[in-house]
Order: sequence, then C-alpha cells, then structure tokens
Amino acid sequence: MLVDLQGPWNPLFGRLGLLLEVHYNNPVLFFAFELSVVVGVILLFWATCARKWGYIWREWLTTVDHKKIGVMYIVVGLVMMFRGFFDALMIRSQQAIAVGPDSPGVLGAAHGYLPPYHFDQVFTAHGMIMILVAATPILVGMMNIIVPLQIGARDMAYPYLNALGLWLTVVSAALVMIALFIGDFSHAGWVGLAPLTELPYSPGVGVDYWIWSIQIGSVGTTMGAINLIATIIKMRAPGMTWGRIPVFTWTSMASNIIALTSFPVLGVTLALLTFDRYLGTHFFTVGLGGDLMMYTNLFWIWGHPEVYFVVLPAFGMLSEIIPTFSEKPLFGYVTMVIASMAIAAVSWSVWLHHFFTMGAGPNVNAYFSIATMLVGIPTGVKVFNWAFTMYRSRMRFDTPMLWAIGSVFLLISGGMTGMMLAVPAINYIVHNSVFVIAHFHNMFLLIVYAAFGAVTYWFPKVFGFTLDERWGKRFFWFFTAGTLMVFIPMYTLGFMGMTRRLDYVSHTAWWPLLNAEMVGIGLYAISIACFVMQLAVSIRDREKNAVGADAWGTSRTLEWATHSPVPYYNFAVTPIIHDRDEWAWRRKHGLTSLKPDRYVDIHMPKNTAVPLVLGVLSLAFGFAMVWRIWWLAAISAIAMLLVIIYRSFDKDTDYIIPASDVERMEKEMLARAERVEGNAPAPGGAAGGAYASPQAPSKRHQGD
Ligand code: HEM
Ligand SMILES: [Cu+2]
Repeated sequence: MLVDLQGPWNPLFGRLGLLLEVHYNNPVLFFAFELSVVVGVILLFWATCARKWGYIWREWLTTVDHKKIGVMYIVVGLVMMFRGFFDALMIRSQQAIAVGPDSPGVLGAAHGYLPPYHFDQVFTAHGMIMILVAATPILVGMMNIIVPLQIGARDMAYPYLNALGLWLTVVSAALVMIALFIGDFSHAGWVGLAPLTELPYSPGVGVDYWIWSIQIGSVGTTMGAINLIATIIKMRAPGMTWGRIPVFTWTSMASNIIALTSFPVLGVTLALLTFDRYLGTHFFTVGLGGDLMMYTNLFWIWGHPEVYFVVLPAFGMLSEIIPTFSEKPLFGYVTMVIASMAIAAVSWSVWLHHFFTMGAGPNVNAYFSIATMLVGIPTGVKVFNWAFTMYRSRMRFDTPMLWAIGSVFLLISGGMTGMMLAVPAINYIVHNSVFVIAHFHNMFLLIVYAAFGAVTYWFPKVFGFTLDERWGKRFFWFFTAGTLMVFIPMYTLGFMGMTRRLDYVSHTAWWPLLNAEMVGIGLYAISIACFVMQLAVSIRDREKNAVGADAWGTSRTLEWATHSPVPYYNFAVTPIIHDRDEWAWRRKHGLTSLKPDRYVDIHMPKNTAVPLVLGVLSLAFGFAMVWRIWWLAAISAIAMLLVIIYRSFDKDTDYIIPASDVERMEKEMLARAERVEGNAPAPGGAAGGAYASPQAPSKRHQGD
C-alpha cells in the first residue's frame, strides 16, 4: 500500500510534474546549471575531437585496474569537493550579508540572497557531499591505489567488484548533482533528522534524492570494504607477514573493518525511512508507535564509526609521509597498529555523544562521555609516535611533509575541542552551536590535509612525475591561512552563542567575526586556484620532473620498489619481503635494481563493461525511485539482476601476459628509469641515508 502524495503523480512520469514548482528564475541555480553544462559540453567536445572515446572506454570506463579505479575515485572526490566548496561559499556569504534587521535582501530572500528553502538545501548538500562523495571517495581511492602495491599484490582480490564499487559511488555523486537541476535536494541536514525527513514534513523529492544517493553509494562503499579486507588477508606477497604490513595498509584494514560493520546499519536505517516515506509505515514518527530518537541513535551508530572510517586512513598517510621526510623509520610501529585497532574498536561505543542533550540520563551520558574520552588515548599514542619520529631527525619540508605536519596540528586542536564536547555538562552549553561545527571541521580538515599530502606524496608513483613544489607550497599556505581565518572565528562565535544553520543572523555583534570567516573563504578560493596552477604547471613540466621508482629518495615501503608510473601488472615478478620497511631494507643492502633475474608469465583480470552497465542501471533505478516512476524502477531492477546473472556465467574473465611481453615492457621502463635518474634525490645520498644517520639506528629492524 502506497502513501498519499501531495502534488501530481502519473504512471508514466511519476512525480516529475513537481518540476513546475522549481524556482527556475533563481540566478544561483541557473549559474550552477550553466557552469555544469558548459564544462560537460567542453569535455564531450574535446573527447570527440581528439578521438579519445576508444581510449577512454578501454583504459578507464571498463578498466578493473586498481590504480585507475583509485584515480577515478579521487577525481570524483576532488570534483565533488569543489562543488561542496561552492556550497560553503554560499553559506558563508549569506551569513556575511544577512546580519541584522536592516540587512538587504534580494532574490526572494528577506535578508541576503538565499531564501530559507534554498539555504537549507545548500547546507544539507554541503555536508552530505563533503563526507560521502568527497572525503570518502578520495580516501577509498587512495587505499585502492596504494594497498595492493604496499603488500605486493597484482590487483585487488575482486577487481570486478572494485569497479562496481566505483561506479556506484559515481551514481551517488551523480544523483546529488542531478538534484541540483531536476527537482530539489533535502532540507533536513546531512544527518536527515527525523521526523523532518518524514513525508508530511518534507513532501517533495529532496529527501528521496538524499536517501537514494546515500543508499546506492553506501552499497558501493561496503563492497569496497569487503574487497580491501579480502585483499589484505589473502593477497600479500611471500614474506609479508602481519608484522611487516606497512602502517597505511594496517590503518586501511582497521578502517574497512569499521566500514563493513557500520555501513549496513546506515543501509537499514535509510531503508526504514524509505518504508515510512513510500509505504506509510511509522518507524520514526511519534504517532502510531514510532520513535524519532530511534532514528538519531541508528544514524549515529553508523555516523560516528564513519568519522573513524575516514580518519584512520588519514592517520596511515601521516605514518608514511612523516618517516619519509624525517629520513627515519616510524617510531613505535607496534603501538601504531594496536592504536589503530583500538580506535576501530572504541568507535562503535561512543555514538551517543552526538546527542547527550537527548535526556538519556546521567548514567548513560557518563558512560558515553568516558568512552569518548578513551579514544583520546590511542590517538595520543599516535601523535607521540609521529613526534618521536620527527624528534632529532633530518626533517625535510617538501610539500607532503607540510601537509602532514599541518594535519597533526589540526588533530591536536580538534582533539582538544572534542574532549571538551565529550563532557556532557559542557556539551549542554555548546550543543548545536557553531562550536561543534568548528570542532568537526577541524577534524575533517586534518583528513583533507593528510589526503592532499598523500596525493602529493604518491602522485609520482602513479604518474611518473612529481607535482610542482612552488605552487604546492602556495596552495598549502593559502589553504592554511583560510583554515585559520574561517575556524578560529567560528570557535569564538560558538562560545558567543551562535547556533548552527542560520540563514539570518540577528545579532549584529557577530558581524566582524562573520566577515573574518568570509575573508577566510576567499583565501580558500585562492588556494584552489594555486592547486589548479600546481596541476597545470606540473603537467607542463612533466618531462623535467620525471622521476624513477623512488621519487623521494627516502621512502621506505614496498610500493617504491616498482616502476613509476606503475605498470598495470604492478610488479614484474612477485616481490619477496624481508623487512617491515622493505624498500629501505633493499636500499641498505644495495638491492635497488628493478631488473629481475628472469621474467615469468603474469595472470591478470580482463576489462569488463559490466560494472559500468550496472552503474547506469542503478542510476536509472535511483532516479526512478526518487520520482516514483515505478515501471522504470522495475525494469532497471530486473535488468540489473539479469546482468549480474549473465556475468556470473562469464568464464572469460582473465588472461596471461606472456613472459616475453613482460620483458619487452620492462625493458622500456628500465630505459626510462635510466633516463630520468638524477631528477630525484639519490637513494643513500645526501638526502637518502636513512640508515646511515646516527639518530636512526636500524636496531628495530633486526629480528622482525
Ligand atoms: C576523528 C575525527 C573526527 C571527526 C571526523 C569528527 C566529526 C564530528 C562530526 C561530524 C560531528 C557533529 C555532527 C553533527 O552534529 O552534525 C562531531 C561532533 C562531536 N565530536 Fe567529533 N569528530 C572526530 C573526532 C572526535 C574526537 C577525537 C572527539 C573526542 C575525543 C570527538 C567528540 C565529538 C563530540 C562530543 C561531538 C558532539 C558534539 C555535539 O553534537 O554537541 N570527535 N564530530
Ligand atoms: Cu562522534
């Protein structure tokens, strides 16, 4: 039995009649639409003119190569982060204009230029995009690229599933973008508070877009998690014992255990909400026996683990970057691993700190308060380990290191304010204030810093040339200035009592600080321009900046023991692992030659279009469910099932690269390596003598 809907519905087009209610005369929407269309048309035109379609189809759209899938994840994440930044720009500028009763209003807004119906969509989209289709894909992409390389695997355990995970994430992003133009998006915040998301309170399609976008994307993330865990358990090269797995891979393991156990909770929660909205059940309404706090609980049972899902890989990135640029092994490997697992374990038992004010009573609040504070212990261990790695080391301040150090600072300040929030008595005062917003942005920014550091650090591995340092440093400093200018005033405003999500600020005394935040957003905009310049300049100078296998000269882990750019089969022969820091070990023993004694056949997975097809079908399914076009939903669901069945009978999924072909390709790459030698700091040279350093005894490395 379906629910009664407000507004038009017909069997052929579902609720698309609602489009008549969209505010087309809004120049903000119009501008966004034009921009997207123009960029899209330019890209399509370029691909057609340059006859790139064959290449794009073969090398990208149908690929199962974990590195290319990772790159696509990261590109999607960066593009969506740009979209999310635009939303932030709108939130900040609205709050800088709409201050005090005398502030002007345009475009249907009483104050500023964003009327409430639009402002609410903007902050909802901002939050949902940044967390689920910007930060998460960038980190998942990074894990996809690096983990198989760090453990000496040819690919992920399930390459086909990997591609499917990517395309479902793309569908998630696509649905959010479509919501910008066809219909509208949720007004209920990224957490989708019940009962605001229930049909009577959000009668349009906005919440449905939010539901289906997250639901489809989270299926993809869960598949990715299964894949990564299986890869780490089953695909390690000989000698890669648990005690030798690089820390980034360990944190990826911890992170994906969290994902695998928490994303299903999100799926079920959204499914219950879907039943409420589509079938008229009452799981989260107060009437008829539902419970809206049940929603809040379920959401944060996923939501808090989710924040650790994204922060743990970031910790892993720091643990790789800091030793490389300190020219020293990581301090406290074992405690680092234990700390990661401890954080994963505790992450499930703190969710209620997001709503201490629910009124569960002092005992419950005390339990969750203490559990939350416990997280500080393993996190503190990590900070000390990084500090001891840097202590009395030969630090180099290449761009990845700047990002890493910035990230540690943000972790400390965000962690401190987290501790304050973990005290229920304090929380009652600042809950729902912008102090909370400043805290979690502080935390998310540490992840963004680590991710930018990681992108700069591993870029030469994937593409064979380094990113430009000069523009990279400008990017870093403008970004950091922006961070300080936006979030220090925001903490202050939180203490002054400013609540979150205001489209109109009644208190004129807050205006100066809001303007300071606006300046900060301007600095961020400049930093983005620097990033674009950095990419452009680096691509222009790619010959000059080409590097061999060991781009930084002091890296320590296995991924640096193959060519840059990494060939699609990763390693000519499966490496044998001798040490926790395998590449540093080989450098020390003069075993840096990439030429194996003899070449062997390589077994590889074949490209397939099935994941892309499933992605397109699930986009059709999601869109049809949002607009309640039942026939389209049914057809795409059945088609998906048939495609999955078809694929399961397809036995032609792999092939062998003959040893002679491997040898030919390797020869070319070795020749290239010789050509570019000298562009990177020489291993064991002035910058590379990690083991020669008197402060870095290799004692820890004996007897692993
Ligand atoms: C590790 C990275 C972290 C991330 C990404 C993160 C993210 C978030 C987010 C998104 C929220 C607010 C959600 C909302 O209400 O919309 C939040 C709130 C909160 N965080 Fe964190 N957090 C992190 C670490 C921490 C740490 C280390 C602590 C404490 C030790 C902490 C304590 C809290 C508390 C108590 C709240 C609730 C505030 C309130 O709603 O009144 N968080 N965090
Ligand atoms: Cu939390």
